[in-house]
Amino acid sequence: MKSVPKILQRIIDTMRKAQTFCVVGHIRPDGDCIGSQLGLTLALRGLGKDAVCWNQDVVPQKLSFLDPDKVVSKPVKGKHFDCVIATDCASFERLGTVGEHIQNRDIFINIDHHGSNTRYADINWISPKEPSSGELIFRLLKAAKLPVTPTIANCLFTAVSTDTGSFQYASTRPSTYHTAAELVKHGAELGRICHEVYQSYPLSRVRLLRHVYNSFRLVHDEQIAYFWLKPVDFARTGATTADSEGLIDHVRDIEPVVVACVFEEMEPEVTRVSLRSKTKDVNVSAIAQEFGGGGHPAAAGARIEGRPLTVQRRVLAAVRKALDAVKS
Ligand SMILES: [Mn+2]
Repeated sequence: MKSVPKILQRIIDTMRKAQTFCVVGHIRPDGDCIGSQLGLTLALRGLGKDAVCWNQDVVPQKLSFLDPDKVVSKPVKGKHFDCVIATDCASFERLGTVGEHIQNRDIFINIDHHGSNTRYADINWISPKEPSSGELIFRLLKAAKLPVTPTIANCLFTAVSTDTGSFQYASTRPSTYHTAAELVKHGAELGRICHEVYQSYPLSRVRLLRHVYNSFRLVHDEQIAYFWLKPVDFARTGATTADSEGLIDHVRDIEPVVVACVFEEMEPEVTRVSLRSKTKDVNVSAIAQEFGGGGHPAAAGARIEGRPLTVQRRVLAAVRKALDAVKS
């Protein structure tokens, strides 16, 4: 039998000793974050632990099928936890308001797959070669010999599927397919997950997508695609910020495009930038880190202060520089 890695064993020992848990995730949670958080929380409850699951932001509509009992909730003041576990969260700041309410704890565990993770906890299990945090949670549950119920399998399959772009990203590994196969064996409902996550977009998102197609720009020999999302675009389409997730894929998927950027005006002087790269020669995580953000080589982001057009100019210049470095 394969021996359990030391870091994993430390996490399992801590999990067994502690009684009260809080499982936390990042702001604007995605499928990997919610799936990992919920999967772990439900497994802890199955073990007889008192586990809550906190997020600053609500569960996106398309993921709400994973949480019919509303396990995910907003943080509450004044609680003590034996153990706090963060999943899929690259930095403490990305916990948002959750960070303020988990200070009263005995031990803090950080389970993540972002190479840019700042190792902010007491125990940090960071595995950047893993395409999703969901796969790490699955390994943890298996090593701890915890039952993977069909409900947990749904959560973790959603995590793996969404963070690999349905098993399309280059980060997908043989073990990813093995994990997915095992999760289906454990009862993950493939058809239902695909229907809920990929085939149930609200009309408001489609209106926002129409705005994207109407307004995106191509520059630098059509190698860079970008578009803006402004408060007025959300107001006009009735879309929420959660609806903007994945819109970038539609311009990334154009043939000559190598790097795609979305500029989202959060406040008049704060822009959220998302970046996608189609080549391993351009690491958008490195670009995002220049602006105080982070992520993965193929998908990253940052929140940048300054006048919107100044932010656009600086980011596009950094992307151009990275693309030119490939050519030379
Ligand atoms: Mn992730």
